[in-house]
Amino acid sequence: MIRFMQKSNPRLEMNEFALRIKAWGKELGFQSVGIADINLGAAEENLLQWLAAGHHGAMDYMAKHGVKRARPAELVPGTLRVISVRMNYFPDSSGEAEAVLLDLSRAYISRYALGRDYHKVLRNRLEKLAKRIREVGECQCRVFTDSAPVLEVELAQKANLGWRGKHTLLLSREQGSWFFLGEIFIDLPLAVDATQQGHCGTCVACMDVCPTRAITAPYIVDARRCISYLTIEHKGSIPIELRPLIGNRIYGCDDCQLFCPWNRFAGKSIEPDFFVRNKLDDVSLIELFAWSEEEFHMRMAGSAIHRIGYEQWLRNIAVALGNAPATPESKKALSTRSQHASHVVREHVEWALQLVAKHETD
Ligand code: B12
Ligand code: SF4
Ligand code: SF4
Repeated sequence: MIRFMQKSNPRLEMNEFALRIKAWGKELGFQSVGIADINLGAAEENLLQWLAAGHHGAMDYMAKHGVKRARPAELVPGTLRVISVRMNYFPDSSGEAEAVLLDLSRAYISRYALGRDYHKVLRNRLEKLAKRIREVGECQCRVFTDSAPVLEVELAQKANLGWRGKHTLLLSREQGSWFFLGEIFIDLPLAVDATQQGHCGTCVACMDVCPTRAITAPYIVDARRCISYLTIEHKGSIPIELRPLIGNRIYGCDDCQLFCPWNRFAGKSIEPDFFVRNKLDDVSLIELFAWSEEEFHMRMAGSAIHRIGYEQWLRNIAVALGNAPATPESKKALSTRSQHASHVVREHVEWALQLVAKHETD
């Protein structure tokens, strides 16, 4: 077995090793693998501005690590390169997303959360790749996916996995944007990839379709307005003025990706872990609202949705039921929770019942 140790012809060895790593990554099910150096240039300043503007809302973890997020070698001393990978998640089996969004009696759940939690899937696969790398190269490496203070999109863009769209996510010409990102920090000077130019041009579709106008300028998302933040990250009461704009989105939001022209070419996922569970791509709000706490824990075990907890789950569905067409069934469903132990649930149910009553008299 060849061992890569930066010896006789370091540059050649690091080129060859980089190619090997990319081939292994593809064998392990990643659609792309790229390599970047750790100089994140203007990203640090942009991150600081974003934080200073308060766009992170209550996501304290975004501010906690300061500039470490933009300095990989401060997070893992000795890091010279970051290997970025992407894995498609849009389940091949899922139904029509747009049709669900238009039918307000049904629940819309982000395509990334229809199956099992991606963190484990990606981490396991990255660990396998890191193991192969360690077996062949004399090096230290550590894997991350959405789990540490890392500017993942910025690194992936540098590694030529795609470009950053105006919605701030990474997208590629061949695969669109329905993919997760993950990284391996490594202390070898592997050959790096060239950064890709953007292909958004004059398009602003993502900004125009965003229901809450959370993309306040190209490449800037004010998380406090983003439905993904409001339904997943935000605890407590959802600002009243934003509730009607949430529609039937009860966990995350995909609109800025659904209407991006490049997603016409998007790759679908063939990972069984990302296949739809519990009919979450085609289910009524009333059915989900009727789940008991035990049912929620049982059905959502292993899903990213489990992490928001039952209270937040009911809160989100109550908002969606308030936005749905008023029917005797929706009124009845909401009334079953009007005495719920959680004041957050009660408050959102009350708001929804007021809307139902208003629609009835209209
Ligand atoms: C915090 C976070 C969120 C927050 C904030 C989102 C955001 N845009 O910042 C919330 C909860 C809203 C969120 C939502 C979603 N997220 Co998220 N999120 C993250 C996380 C943990 C950090 C992102 C971050 O660093 N934000 C901080 C700001 C400063 O970064 P930024 O917006 O990217 O800003 C950069 C540029 O825009 C630029 N910039 C900033 N200001 C300016 C100004 C000018 C003039 C210019 C030119 C540039 C510029 O510089 C900044 C620094 O690089 C990453 C994982 C990770 N560790 O990176 C996942 C991640 C970005 N999320 C992801 C996903 C899938 C989503 C959702 C699609 C989930 C869903 N369906 O609901 C939505 C999409 C919403 C959206 N349009 O961004 C994926 C994206 C994969 C991809 N294809 O890119 C990631 C990478 C997780 C992963 N491992 O796969 N997310
Ligand atoms: S995820 Fe939804 S709310 Fe957030 S920026 Fe995209 S379209 Fe807007
Ligand atoms: S919708 Fe248009 S502007 Fe937004 S990311 Fe896609 S191509 Fe870029």
